[in-house]
Amino acid sequence: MQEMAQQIHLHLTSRAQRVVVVPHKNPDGDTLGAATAFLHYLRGIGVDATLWCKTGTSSALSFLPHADELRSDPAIWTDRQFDTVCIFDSGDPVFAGAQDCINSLAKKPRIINFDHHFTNTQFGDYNFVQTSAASTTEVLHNYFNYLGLSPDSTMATALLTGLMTDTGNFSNPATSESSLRTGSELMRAGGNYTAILNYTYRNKSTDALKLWGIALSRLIIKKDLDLAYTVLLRSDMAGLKVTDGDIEGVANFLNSIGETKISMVLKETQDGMVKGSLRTTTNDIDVSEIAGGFGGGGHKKAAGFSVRGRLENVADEWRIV
Ligand SMILES: [Mn+2]
Repeated sequence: MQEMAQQIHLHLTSRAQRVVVVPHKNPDGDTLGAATAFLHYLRGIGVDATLWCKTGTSSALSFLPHADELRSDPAIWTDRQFDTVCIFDSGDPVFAGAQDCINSLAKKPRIINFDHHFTNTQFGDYNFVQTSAASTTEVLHNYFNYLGLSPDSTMATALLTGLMTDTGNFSNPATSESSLRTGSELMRAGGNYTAILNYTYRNKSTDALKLWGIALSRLIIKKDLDLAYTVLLRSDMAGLKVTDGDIEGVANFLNSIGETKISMVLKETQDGMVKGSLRTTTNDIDVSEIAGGFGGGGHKKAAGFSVRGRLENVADEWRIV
């Protein structure tokens, strides 16, 4: 990978004129942490770079460096005619939300792909993909290491953010000897662990916790499936100011149940769908396979799907009808 790192660095320093840095749509801490750290690096080496995402980001991540520069207008692609597109934490450009914009460019750009998903399609002209890494920011940390670059405290905080959010603050099975070592190196470089924890984790609203309360009160254990699940109805959300991130929070929290290996939250959405969020902490279960059975996908430990329908309580058990 050292050679790939050098090729990417060479392309950026000698050939790239206008670079766009793309976190995937509905960015999480990992994709936005990676993208903002990379933007910081590009600015440092004097490269003209723009931060673009198909959607906005949650206010919980607005502390990340350069997050205020995030643009969502697709017209910027035709205006600026980027020659290099850097995509972070996305298995393919469609997931990133960038495919249409790439197609809108007059000249085919060079694509740089940084990721840690095992489903990555190696879609880039340069692919820096390490599926053993806990986060894309860990991948990026390795990239900088290969180049002999040490992150400053701004970059270290951005990189540490992705590592902490993708490992559940170093608690889920993605946590490894190498992710802890990377975390330690990033803290030594000035990464602000406490600030990240305050912004991304100790940030629950009263309404979010009320919603958790509803979800927890409906928990059902299915011993035969090794599954704990719960449901959230559209009516539960009425009068509560909650985000999709708050729901993901419930799914992650259910992962701490000791009685079962798989947890699931089923949530009715405003547009008549039921969204499922699946989690496991065990290595021998792949929840992306279960999600795939419903037309969804994701990671081995965290996956999701959407099906049309609504939730109904049938004989003390919630089903999708
Ligand atoms: Mn990630």
